[in-house]
Parts: sequence; C-alpha cells; structure tokens
Amino acid sequence: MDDLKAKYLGQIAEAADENALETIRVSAVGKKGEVSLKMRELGKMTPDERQVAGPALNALKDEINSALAAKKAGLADAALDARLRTEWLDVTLPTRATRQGTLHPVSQVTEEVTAIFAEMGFAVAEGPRIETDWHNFDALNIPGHHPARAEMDTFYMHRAEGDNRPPHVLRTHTSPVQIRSMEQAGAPLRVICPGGVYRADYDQTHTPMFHQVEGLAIDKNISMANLKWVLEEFVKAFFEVDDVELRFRASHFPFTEPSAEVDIRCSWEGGTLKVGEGDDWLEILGSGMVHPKVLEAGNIDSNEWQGFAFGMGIDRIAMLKYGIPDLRAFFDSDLRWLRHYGFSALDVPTLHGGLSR
Ligand code: 2NL
Repeated sequence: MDDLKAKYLGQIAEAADENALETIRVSAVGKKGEVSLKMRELGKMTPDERQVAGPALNALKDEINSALAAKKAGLADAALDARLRTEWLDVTLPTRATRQGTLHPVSQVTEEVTAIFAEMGFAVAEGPRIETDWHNFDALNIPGHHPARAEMDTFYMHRAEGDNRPPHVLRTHTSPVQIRSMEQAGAPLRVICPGGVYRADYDQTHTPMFHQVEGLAIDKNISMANLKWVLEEFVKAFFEVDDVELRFRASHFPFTEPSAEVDIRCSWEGGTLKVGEGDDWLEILGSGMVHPKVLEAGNIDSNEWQGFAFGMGIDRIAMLKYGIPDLRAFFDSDLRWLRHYGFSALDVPTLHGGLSR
C-alpha cells in the first residue's frame, strides 16, 4: 500500500495539466483503477485482515482524491497567473497622438455661428429637409407664378399618378424652419436655423446640396438698427476681429421689405482675406425686415409685431474664414482633405474660450 501511495502521489505531483490528472485518477481510483480493484479483494480476506486493510485502503483513496483536488487547484492558479502575466496594461502610458477623425468645416462653422448667436439670446431650430410647397414658398410670399420659384432650381418629390396636390420639395432654404418656429412658438421669437438645403445647380461655386443659416428676431419695436447691430456683432465675433465696417445695399427678397444685402470691408492682399481693412467689399449675407404677409403666414399679428431676418451660406463663410478654395471638395469625402481642413472634435467653439484654435 505504501508503494501505491508513493507511486500515485508522485505521479500527481509531476502532472503537467488537467488531462494528465484525469488519466491518473482513472488508473488509481476510477472504477477499474488499481485502488478500487484492491478494495474489491477485501471480500476474500479474513475479518482480521479486512479490519486492517479496509480503513487503510479508504484512507489511501481519500489521500489520492485530495492530492488530485489540490493539484487541480494549483494548476488552475498557475494557468491564471500565466494569463495575467500576458494581459497587463500600463495605464500611465500617454494616449495615442494620432487623431482618428476630424470635424468637417461645415460642422465647425455651424458650431461657431451657433455659439455667437446663442450669446445674443437666439435659440437653434431645426426642421424637415423634405418640405411642403406651402412652407417653402407660399408662406414666404412666393406664390405659384412667382419667378423666384423657377430661379430656385427646386427638386420636386414624386406624387402618385392622379394625385394633383402640389408635390413636396427638398427645401431650397431654411426659411420654412422659421415659419414652423413662428407657428409653434409665436412672438416674441429669436431663432437661428442652420442646415442643409437643396438646389438643382452644379458648377465651380454651386453644389446641389449646401448649407445655410438663417436668423429671425420678432418683437415689438424691432428695426433695421437692431439688425445692423446684431450683424456687426456677428461679423466681428466670427472673423475674430475688433472692428468691421458693414455696407447695406438695397436689394429685393419676396420675404423681406425693405431688403438689404450686406457687404463687409476687406482686403485680399497676397491672396489672403483680411476682414475690417482694405478697399474691397465682400458680400456675406442677405437680410431685411420680415414682410407682413410672412408674419401672418406664421400666425403672428403684423400690426403688433415686427421682425428682422437674415440668411447666409455656411459653406461660403467657411471657405472665406479658413481659406478653402473649392466648394465641391466639401462633399467629396476625401480623407486627405478632411484631415487637412478638419477640426479637433475636442475644441468646442465658445466665445470665451475662442471660436477657432
Ligand atoms: C441670402 C438671403 C435671406 C431671409 C433670408 C427670412 C426668413 C423668414 C422671413 C423673412 Cl421666415 N426672411 N429669411 C431674409 C433675407 C435674406 O437670405 O442671401 N441667403 C443666403
């Protein structure tokens, strides 16, 4: 029995893995194992012999079983230790220096414009890109026969055969969002509406989808003077200059009366734009006092309330501010372009922290 004990405990100590342990268990204490066979021989012994051999065999079986269990636990611990040694991570290492992605200039400039107007109390409103013909045109004092509809190069949605209602359109400006804001919130109102718009036009300076931001302020006693101040504050903050000179040129839009196009004084010396100095003028936006018919379309009493409105191209002011030469590249999804002109997603534009860095 001492030989058996020495043999199996020795084998268990040497076992390299769980499979080896199982083989040892079967050959020692399994049904046909050496210890089990010895136990079967107990029946042939004399009672005196059995009295000695029985407890001794049981003790041997218990000892082998606990040695097996202890070795199994030891092997599992060693396996875990080995795994943990390969899975370490130095949490004090710096993060990777390569930027994985960048903010598109359109997103960056939208954030900048939003931060500036938010400071002046304007909320941001969004609306559907597929619009009713009424919200996109009629509500803005552009009736069915109006030449502005033809000029806009509108994309029309499909209507089923025999359905004679006017088709929906891809919005040609973000003005319909402001009509919806008037309908929903009423007066007084201060909103800006940035977003994508669509016109069937494609050349060096036009893409069939581009971005606009329009602004609307409605209150009692609002005048062109308020418009001028708001736009001056905007231009100074956006182009990050201390002083600008604005030039209002009389113009015409169906939705404003009077209407003005706004230019800013600038220079193009050496091919780069400088805002606020020089002898050139740069057109950056259109504006005016909201036409009474447009207020009425938004369910606002035009005898009690007035408003100013303005609109500008986000892509265009992004090109001007960041010196991006070709509009069409905005929508090519070229990774080299995106890495070159893109912005860090972590530098959120704020007026106090800086718009661009
Ligand atoms: C431009 C000119 C403009 C507006 C947009 C507007 C909106 C409402 C009422 C009245 Cl709801 N006006 N928007 C007004 C004047 C000009 O945009 O050149 N955009 C790129």
